[in-house]
Amino acid sequence: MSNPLVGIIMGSDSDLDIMGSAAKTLEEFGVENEVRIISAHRTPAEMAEYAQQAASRGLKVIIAGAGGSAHLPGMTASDTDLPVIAVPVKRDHHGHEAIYSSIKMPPGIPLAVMPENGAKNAALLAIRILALGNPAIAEKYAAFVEKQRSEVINKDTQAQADWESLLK
Ligand code: RP5
Repeated sequence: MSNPLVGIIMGSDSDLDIMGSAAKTLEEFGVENEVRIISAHRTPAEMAEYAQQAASRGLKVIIAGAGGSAHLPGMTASDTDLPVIAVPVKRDHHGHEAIYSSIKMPPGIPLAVMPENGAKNAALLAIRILALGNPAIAEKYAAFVEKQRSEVINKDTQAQADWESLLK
């Protein structure tokens, strides 16, 4: 996209199955984004360049996903003043090293950490941040919240009706 507001970066294309839902959620809200494969370990210079240039390129938020040692989110947060949201990528053969790595940032370098594989929530948090200065995005987010609320209320109404019919 030409004017991305959110940069989604990940350590490997093998993270795409998890991180793709961040892009999908942003698309649903019409938020322009870009997806890049950037590794803290395999392409450290590119990681630094991306983080250092992100704000001047017009990005407002960075979502960074990585598994294992997962240095990408924290190191990116160290090299930009933009809000950075970490998505710890968790596979069956992993322990919880990625989330522990992200939540142990030193004082002075803030990093928002999502649940393991929480790429959708990362996108929603990015949308909330953007909504602070963008009424159109705020309106879409409010509609999303209302739709989610109605769906739960409808399920509750249905569950009560089903339960009552079971008792008869
Ligand atoms: C991490 O190591 C990457 O983010 C990915 O989660 C994992 C494995 O990468 P590949 O070997 O599949 O490219 O740094």
